Amino acid sequence: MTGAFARSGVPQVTVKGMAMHHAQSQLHRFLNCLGGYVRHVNSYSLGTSAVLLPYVLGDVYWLLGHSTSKSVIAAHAELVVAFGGISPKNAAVTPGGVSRHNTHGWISAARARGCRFVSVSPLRDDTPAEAAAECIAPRPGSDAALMLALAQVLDADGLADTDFLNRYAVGFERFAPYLHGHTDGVVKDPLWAAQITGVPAGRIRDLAHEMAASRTLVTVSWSLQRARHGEQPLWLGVVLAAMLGQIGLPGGGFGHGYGSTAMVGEPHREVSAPRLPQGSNGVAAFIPAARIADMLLNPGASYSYNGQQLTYPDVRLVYWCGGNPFHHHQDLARLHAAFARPETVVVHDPFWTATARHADIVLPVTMSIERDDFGAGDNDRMFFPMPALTRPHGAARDDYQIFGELAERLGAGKEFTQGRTTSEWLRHLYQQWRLTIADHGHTVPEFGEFWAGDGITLPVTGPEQVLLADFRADPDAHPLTTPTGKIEIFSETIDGYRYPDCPGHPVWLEPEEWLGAPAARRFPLHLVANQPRTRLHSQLDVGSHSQSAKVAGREPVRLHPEEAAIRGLADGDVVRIFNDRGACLAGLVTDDAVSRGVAQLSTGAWYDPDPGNPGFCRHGNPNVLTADRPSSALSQGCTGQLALAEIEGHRGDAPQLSVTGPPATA
Ligand SMILES: Nc1nc2c(c(=O)[nH]1)N[C@H]1C(S)=C(S)[C@@H](COP(=O)(O)OP(=O)(O)OC[C@H]3O[C@@H](n4cnc5c(=O)[nH]c(N)nc54)[C@H](O)[C@@H]3O)O[C@H]1N2
Ligand SMILES: Nc1nc2c(c(=O)[nH]1)N[C@H]1C(S)=C(S)[C@@H](COP(=O)(O)OP(=O)(O)OC[C@H]3O[C@@H](n4cnc5c(=O)[nH]c(N)nc54)[C@H](O)[C@@H]3O)O[C@H]1N2
Ligand SMILES: [Mo]
Repeated sequence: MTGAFARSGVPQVTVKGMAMHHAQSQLHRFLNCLGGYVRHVNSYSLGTSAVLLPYVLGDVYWLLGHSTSKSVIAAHAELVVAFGGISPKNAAVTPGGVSRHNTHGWISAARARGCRFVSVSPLRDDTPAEAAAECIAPRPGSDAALMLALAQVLDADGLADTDFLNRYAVGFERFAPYLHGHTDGVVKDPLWAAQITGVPAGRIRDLAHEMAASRTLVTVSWSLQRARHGEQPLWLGVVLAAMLGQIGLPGGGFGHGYGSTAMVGEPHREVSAPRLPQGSNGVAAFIPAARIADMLLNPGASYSYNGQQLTYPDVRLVYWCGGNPFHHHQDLARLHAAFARPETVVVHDPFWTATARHADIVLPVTMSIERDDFGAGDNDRMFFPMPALTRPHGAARDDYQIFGELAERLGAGKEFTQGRTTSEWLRHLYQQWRLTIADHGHTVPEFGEFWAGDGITLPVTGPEQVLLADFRADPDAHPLTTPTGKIEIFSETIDGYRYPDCPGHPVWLEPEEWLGAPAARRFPLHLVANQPRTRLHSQLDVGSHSQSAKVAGREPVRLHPEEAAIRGLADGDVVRIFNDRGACLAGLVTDDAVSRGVAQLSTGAWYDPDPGNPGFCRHGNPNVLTADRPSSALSQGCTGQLALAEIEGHRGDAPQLSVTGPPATA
């Protein structure tokens, strides 16, 4: 099949946020008016969760939107065990914006009441200081082994809530024999897990007992599923919470991403904010988001996804609007080869990103401060006008204007614009929404008054939200949306797919790259490529805030002081980080908040390849090092979070960057 492929997402969590100028919605609406396009499903953010959780607990976005409120955790939890931490830098962000920053507030309130925090992470500063968290640092990628040992202790020591498991879950009897070594001869006890994770066996045993003795929230960050076999720690988080029997109780149970974005733990809105309709897509073909390079390189090839056998379409034209794949995709040298295949690549961006530099046609677009819109963050209670603060720079135009004129030339202008200007759309969308919200019994001001004001507070269903409280109260009246209506510790459906990298119940599967793998002899550092502190992904990396964190003009890489010392490296050095896929330069920062054996290089430095070698980035984009390998055949999710690498001092003069200035024009 031939078609156009469209990708976008700012950021890729949901399509809410800005109502009118959301780039993804604009592009989809445009292509739908022309008959459709090969679309992507899921996201880099939550590609593994989105596929796994419907089998185990429910739809991921429903679960995030109905997570137990932070205020309820603050008031009731006695122990919070956070796999991947509760990162304050990430929780300051939500697609569409955050009106009230409350991460520090709920954590301080919980702590003041005596709640303990355990942060399971290779980085000590993944949890705010006021949590006074105990830090447990398993080898990256080994959390599933730690969680299995916690489960094994709960079961062996008679601490599992069997009444809860019988009433609300299925499949524990298929999982328990694996814990106790009856299926493979390996008992998943703390001694076993200690060898894999590096966490002392005694601490694992005691933690299991503490979890059973307390009102305990088990929360798993999104980062853990952005890795090879990322299904396993996520599924085990649900299994641990089920074994503790606290799902549906205030302050206990399961959470996913309390430190990943601000939306998690905010009460659910009764009515969502208005947004531009995208229309409907006449093309059925799709790919999981992170399979872009595979698709471009292997048209016609067959692959597995979520129980289906699919074929990659033959895409000749790529249209990118609101994303930067030469920042976000793994193995950028491979992506570089993949982008040579389509006949035409069109990119809209306000900046000369690496992606724009890979395009045949670049259309400069406005930024949100240059146009009128209204907005609301996901699950955020404020809905507010966003009048333009300044006029468009140079020849930049709104995505809407560009698509409107292209649609006109392609004979679909009326369909795309419906004859409305931006301000007419804003008024129209608001007025329609005002009727919807009136149906729910709420009155909001007329458009004129709204536009002149500071925003309105949206009604929520219940501020003191407890995830799955109704299911707990009456599992027959409020079954889950899983195949059995219960929590699935063993999934018959997943088991039936016979995927070696995602069997019917959660297991420990060694990733190809981790500190216990043979490859670690050559590449003895586990690279953690997490989200950046000083920007959103790659956005505004040339701006002063992001630049203020650079070291010797490169992206900072953090390393434990002893790891630096054994390599003869010092703070401020330009270093070369490398593995078999590629290499990048970075500026060294030593910090004992980083575990031994770990190097942290956040995503988002604008990719600045050596002209002769796409696998060498002079600036510090970690995606020249990460593998373009899916989480599993089940979910085909992104695994960019983790990779093995080694670091050495850069010899000679550090090369000049070219990406910070505009390219030479033809
Ligand atoms: N190694 C590794 N890689 C990762 C991750 C990881 O953990 N590790 N995380 C992944 C995750 S979770 C995500 S969400 C992705 C993020 O990847 P992306 O979403 O691709 O990253 P952004 O830098 O936000 O790209 C947005 C682009 O849109 C442009 N833009 C801004 N406003 C507008 C507009 O109005 N119109 C148009 N047309 N363009 C606009 C910006 O200038 C920017 O270039 O990265 C993924 N990549
Ligand atoms: N400031 C800022 N905030 C953001 C973003 C941003 O770009 N900048 N992006 C937003 C987006 S789109 C998303 S999807 C979310 C992502 O939210 P997350 O995926 O939760 O964020 P990350 O920063 O990638 O990872 C969080 C932490 O997980 C830890 N971790 C990594 N691997 C392992 C492991 O194997 N085991 C354990 N126990 N811990 C591990 C790392 O130390 C890392 O700092 O963040 C959002 N928030
Ligand atoms: Mo994301």
